[in-house]
Amino acid sequence: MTSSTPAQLYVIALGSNRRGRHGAPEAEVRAALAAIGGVMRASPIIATAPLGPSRRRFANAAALIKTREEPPELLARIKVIERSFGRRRGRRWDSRVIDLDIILWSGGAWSDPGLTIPHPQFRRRGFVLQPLNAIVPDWRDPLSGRTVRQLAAQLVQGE
Ligand code: A4P
Ligand code: MG
Repeated sequence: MTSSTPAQLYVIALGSNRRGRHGAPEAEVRAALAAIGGVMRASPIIATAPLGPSRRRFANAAALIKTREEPPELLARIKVIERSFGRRRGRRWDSRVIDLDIILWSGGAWSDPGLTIPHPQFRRRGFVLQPLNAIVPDWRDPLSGRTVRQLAAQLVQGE
């Protein structure tokens, strides 16, 4: 019974660098926030330079969401949302209408062949840490023991 499953908190990172049916990347991010639902806090949407081969700028944001879904259920649902937004399967790093990554979970760490939480790269990415810092600065990364605020400061200092 889902009613016996306790509420879980997740931090999701959103990124877009391609127009879709909702409009420009920023509009795609806003529409994705509405599609995910359960949003308790959302960061400002920021424009970021692309990491990797894509030349298009990204709109990035992060959201704190509350849901009864376990990690694999939430992952399956965000993949459905990505597909419904018209994200094309194909090359990794390709420009995309929407990319939704699970960064942190109130349950701590999760690892199975299709899902790793915390997201393995988030500590090195300003386009993830800056929005995270706006919504959950005191959340502690279960692996490094550092808070989001510390990780963000560390990245800016180039440590
Ligand atoms: N997967 C495993 N763990 C997770 C998790 N915590 N959250 C698996 C979400 N998915 C997770 O992801 C590939 C597979 O990873 C999923 O099927 C899932 O089973 P994907 O989203 O289908 O593929 P992808 O987006 O090409 O890979 P990934 O790793 O999400 O790409 P990146 O590394 O996130 O790079 N520059 C800027 N400025 N801003 C950006 O947002 N994004 C990327 C995408 C590159 N450069 C960017 C940005
Ligand atoms: Mg992704």
